[in-house]
Amino acid sequence: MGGDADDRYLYFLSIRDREHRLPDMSTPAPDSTFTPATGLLAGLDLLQVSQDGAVLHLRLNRPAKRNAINDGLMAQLHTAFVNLPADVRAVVISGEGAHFCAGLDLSELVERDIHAAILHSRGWHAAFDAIQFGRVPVIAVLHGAVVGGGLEMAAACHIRVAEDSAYFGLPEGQRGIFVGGGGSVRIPRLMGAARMTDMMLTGRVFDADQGERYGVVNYRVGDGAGLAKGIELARKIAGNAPMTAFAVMHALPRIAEMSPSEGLFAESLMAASASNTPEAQARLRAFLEGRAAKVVKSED
Ligand code: 1HE
Repeated sequence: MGGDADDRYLYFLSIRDREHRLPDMSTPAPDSTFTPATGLLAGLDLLQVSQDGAVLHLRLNRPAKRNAINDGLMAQLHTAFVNLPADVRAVVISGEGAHFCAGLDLSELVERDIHAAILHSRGWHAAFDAIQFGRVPVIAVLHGAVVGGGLEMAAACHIRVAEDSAYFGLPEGQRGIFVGGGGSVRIPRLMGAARMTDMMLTGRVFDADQGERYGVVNYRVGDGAGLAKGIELARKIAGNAPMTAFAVMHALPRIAEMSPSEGLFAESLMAASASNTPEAQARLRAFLEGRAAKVVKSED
């Protein structure tokens, strides 16, 4: 080939390449109304952060390593969750590429002595506590591998949406290690200690339907539909009174661990605090005056 033939061949390749890579413009991306974050959050290179109104979208952005969590990504997650913009009322977290998260970056693990390993695990606890006990509810949108530390991160979120492709594993057993990102505390509370024991001892992997049956997954959607669902849920959540979000995130899990007597007492204090906010008063009045939505059956 030479001359014109070369040009035609290159032109054909460039068209084919462009067609291959162009997104389908007939259906806009679910986050097409989101704009990139500014300031501190914009500087986090292992996360893609964008915002639309009161909803922030954090996308894990290490696809070449299947979003494996190295020290840098862990630090950036922590930074993001303790620096949420004041107008954010719900966060959606998802993963770039074919998988949500491959867990701990194993290449960094081999270098640590015992003391460094304890501090490393405590660092994960601090970051995932910033998710679970932060200021706003967090929805995890799960696809592909949700394994090891990826499952630990998902368990720290408040709601989990899983696409068909999602699967859940704890390969720590096979790697000769143990969970260190809060998994032994949070995962049994979702699926039960017996199922987690099975996963860790035998390497058993659950698919998305099993994840739903076993209490890990709140919403099941088809491939590619997770982000839209997560954003839809986040918009609903963002419309709640902030004090309700606080009570659900901070009081509910603690009360669930208390003795019934202490729990009931704590509940009364939380209930009285929530109902005495101006926002609650306004919402109650709106219902009584026929201006608020009634309770209707969910479609999910
Ligand atoms: C990684 C990691 C990782 C991928 N650390 N580099 N987690 C695991 O034991 C899961 C290990 N990963 C896998 O089983 C697979 O990678 C996946 C099923 C997640 C994805 O498979 P696939 O075929 O799409 O990707 P891949 O070819 O295996 O990986 C692509 C690259 O990502 C490759 O690097 P490359 O330089 O050769 O291209 C992999 O080495 C790299 N990669 N996963 C480091 N995890 C606080 S305690 C928490 C304890 C845990 O999380 S233990 C569970 C660890």
